Amino acid sequence: MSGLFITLEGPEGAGKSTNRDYLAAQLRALGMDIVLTREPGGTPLAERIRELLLAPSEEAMNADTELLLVFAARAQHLAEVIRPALARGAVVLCDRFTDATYAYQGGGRGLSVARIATLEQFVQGDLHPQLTLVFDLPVEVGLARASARGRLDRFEQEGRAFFDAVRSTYLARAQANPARYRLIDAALPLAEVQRSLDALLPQIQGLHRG
Ligand code: Z5A
Repeated sequence: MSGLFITLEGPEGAGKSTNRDYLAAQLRALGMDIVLTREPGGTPLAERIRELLLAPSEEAMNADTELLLVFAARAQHLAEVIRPALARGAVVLCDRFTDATYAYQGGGRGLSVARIATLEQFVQGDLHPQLTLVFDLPVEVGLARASARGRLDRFEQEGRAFFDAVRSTYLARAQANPARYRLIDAALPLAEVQRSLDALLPQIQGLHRG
């Protein structure tokens, strides 16, 4: 595959969507073919699975059901959007991917890493992001940003221990593989966060040229 697969990760309210759009604009200005997408979702069917995952419901969702829905949506997204875009040489900027599964279903829900890795291999084969930007910030800052938006989704209704586990899983994964991850201080004012993204542009161009 000749394209470049970049993912943006981090806890609630970290600014992934805001900065994904900013990064896309900067890369387009450099003449790059950019595909902006998100998980769960990214295709009509996968967006319907997203609705199931995010909607608060009276019937508690079993953690394995949640895990399988996440990977079902991912299989559709890979087949319909990500693999074709990479095959034509585009840069895919994806708001969350499998690191979120390790963080939320692994860290947050306590599902085994081995089970997640099995599904990852089944659904993705050897396809992994080449670059992952982890937007890190204290849990309370992210939750305050998210709750300022109004009604909380099913994940945002979780307690403090869940979000602490999500954050520490992201940090541990970034620390274990510094070649792929870039940690970004998302608690800084937006202009400063975006300056740190500007500093990554030459590296992204280099990765895309291969
Ligand atoms: N999930 C999962 O469990 N397993 C998986 O495998 C996957 C996902 C893929 C939906 O994700 C849920 O799916 C997610 C995990 C689960 N859990 N939840 N909830 P999502 O990415 O759509 O949902 P989210 O994390 O809640 O996104 P978000 O809250 O929209 O956050 P964001 O995209 O990181 O932030 P934002 O929308 O760009 O910014 C939030 C607000 O903060 C907004 O008003 C901005 O203007 C403001 N902002 C942004 N940056 C700054 C700075 N630097 N300073 C001040 N204010 C800022």
